[in-house]
Amino acid sequence: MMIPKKPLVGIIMGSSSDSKVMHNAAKILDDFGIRHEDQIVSAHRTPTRLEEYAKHAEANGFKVIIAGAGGSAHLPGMVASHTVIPVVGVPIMVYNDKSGKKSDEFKFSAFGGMDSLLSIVEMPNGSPVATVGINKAANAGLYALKMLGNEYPELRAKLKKFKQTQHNSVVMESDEMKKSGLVRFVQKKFK
Ligand code: RP5
Repeated sequence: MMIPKKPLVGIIMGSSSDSKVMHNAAKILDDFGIRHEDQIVSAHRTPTRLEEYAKHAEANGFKVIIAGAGGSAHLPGMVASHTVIPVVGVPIMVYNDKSGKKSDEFKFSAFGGMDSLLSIVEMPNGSPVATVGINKAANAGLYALKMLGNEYPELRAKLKKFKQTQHNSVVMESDEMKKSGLVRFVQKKFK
C-alpha cells in the first residue's frame, strides 16, 4: 500500500513550553517522509478541546497520536480515554520554558520529569498509553514509524535501512577505537 500524502500522525503537547522537546518527534517523521499535524491541546487549560481533538484525529484518519506533557501530565492519558487511536506519551522535564526566565529554577519540573513519567506510564487498566523516556520525543516518533511500518512496506524497508545505518556507524567507531586504542580515541573524539 502506498503511503498517503496526508497526516498519519497527530502530535500534540500541553504547552508551547513543550515544543522544543516535541519537535524531535516531528523531525524524525519528516526524515522518513511521514506527514503529521501538530497542535497544542492542554488537558487542564482547554479541557473541552480534548474531546474535539480526539474526534478530529479520528475523522482525519490519524493512525497514531504522539502526546507530550510536563508536570502531572494528564494530556496523553486523557486523549487515550477519548479515542481508540493508539497514543504514545512523552513525559517532559522542561517546565514553563516560555516564561523567558533565565534561571533553571523555572525551567525544570520539581521532580526532573519523574512526575510526568509516572502520570503517563501509570495509566490504569483500560486506557493504555505507550510511554517513552523523559524528553525522548524522537523515540516516540520512531515508535510511531514502526507502527505505521506494519501497514506500509515502503516505510518498513526504510526502517530496516535505518537500523543497518545504526549498525554500520557503531562498527565504524569500534574499528576506530580498536585501531587507535581507547586513550587516543577519547582524546580525538572529545577534545
Ligand atoms: C503542562 O505544564 C505542559 O505540558 C508543560 O510541560 C507544563 C508547563 O506549561 P506552561 O506553564 O509553561 O505553559 O501543562
